[in-house]
Amino acid sequence: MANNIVIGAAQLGPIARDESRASAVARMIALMTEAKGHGVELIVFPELALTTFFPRWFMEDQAQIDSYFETEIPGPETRPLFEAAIDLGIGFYLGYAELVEEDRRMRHFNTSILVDKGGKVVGKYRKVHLPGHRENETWRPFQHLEKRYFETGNLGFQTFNAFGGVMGMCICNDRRWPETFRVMGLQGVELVMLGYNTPVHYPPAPEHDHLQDFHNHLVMQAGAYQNGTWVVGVAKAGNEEGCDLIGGSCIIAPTGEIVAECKTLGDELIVHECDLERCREIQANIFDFAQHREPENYQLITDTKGVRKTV
Ligand code: CDV
Repeated sequence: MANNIVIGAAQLGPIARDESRASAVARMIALMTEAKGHGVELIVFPELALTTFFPRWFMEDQAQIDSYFETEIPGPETRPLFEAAIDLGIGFYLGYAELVEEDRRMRHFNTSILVDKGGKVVGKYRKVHLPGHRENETWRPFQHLEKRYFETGNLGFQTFNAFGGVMGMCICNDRRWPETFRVMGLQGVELVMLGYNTPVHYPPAPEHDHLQDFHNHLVMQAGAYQNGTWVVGVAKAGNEEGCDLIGGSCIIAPTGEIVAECKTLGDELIVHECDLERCREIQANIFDFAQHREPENYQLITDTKGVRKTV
């Protein structure tokens, strides 16, 4: 029996350094309103969707760094997004920088939340795989200081019963790691949502710049197929403060096929009606984990962080 949910992937074009959260939220509400016209029930926004991608700049002033973070969600500037979602009856995935007091200290995470149609936060994820570096590397045309500004997420890869299915989240660089999808796959995930900010230029290996779009789809399609799950990947795209970000936001079926894809590098909505029951095509067949996995042969995966040569 079908279990359909209409999903929207809401790509955002660049957000300028001096663009207000109110402006970013207004752009998201416009996409949400458009989505309502297509019967969308759940809309996915990018990573760090409320501000420009600030890790591209080296900053030492903690107050300046913290100005890119949210201390409450919803807060005064993000409440209109929640109100619009409630009015329209649409749930959403939102990426943002989270500043929270936890364990009696202030902690910084690259976070996403899943919000239901009633405006209630029903799931939270904190980015585990933080790319980039900690110090100012002046040889780079732009920095990627996620390791400086964020802590490694401490919530693991949980799944959430919501929207009539098993929902999972990750963020940007996480999509490149098969472990991300497999940990959620082992919880029977049916839909993985993720936002990303991916520069076209990768300073440590510029010879791969022409492969950025290919790698983006390669890893998400593999994650979908190898775990029999729908995947929705959503970019912040275009030329943001002189840095080109890839687009290619898409919705991927459990077979690994892309069923909808953005064609621009700006604010753009794509929609697909996803039947969560289609996960069974893969999960009960070629990747029936209970029948075919051989975990005793995978021990190295959790035993080591780096390569451990055996010969
Ligand atoms: N925001 C990201 O995590 N970006 C990385 C880049 C730096 C490689 C990504 O994996 O797309």
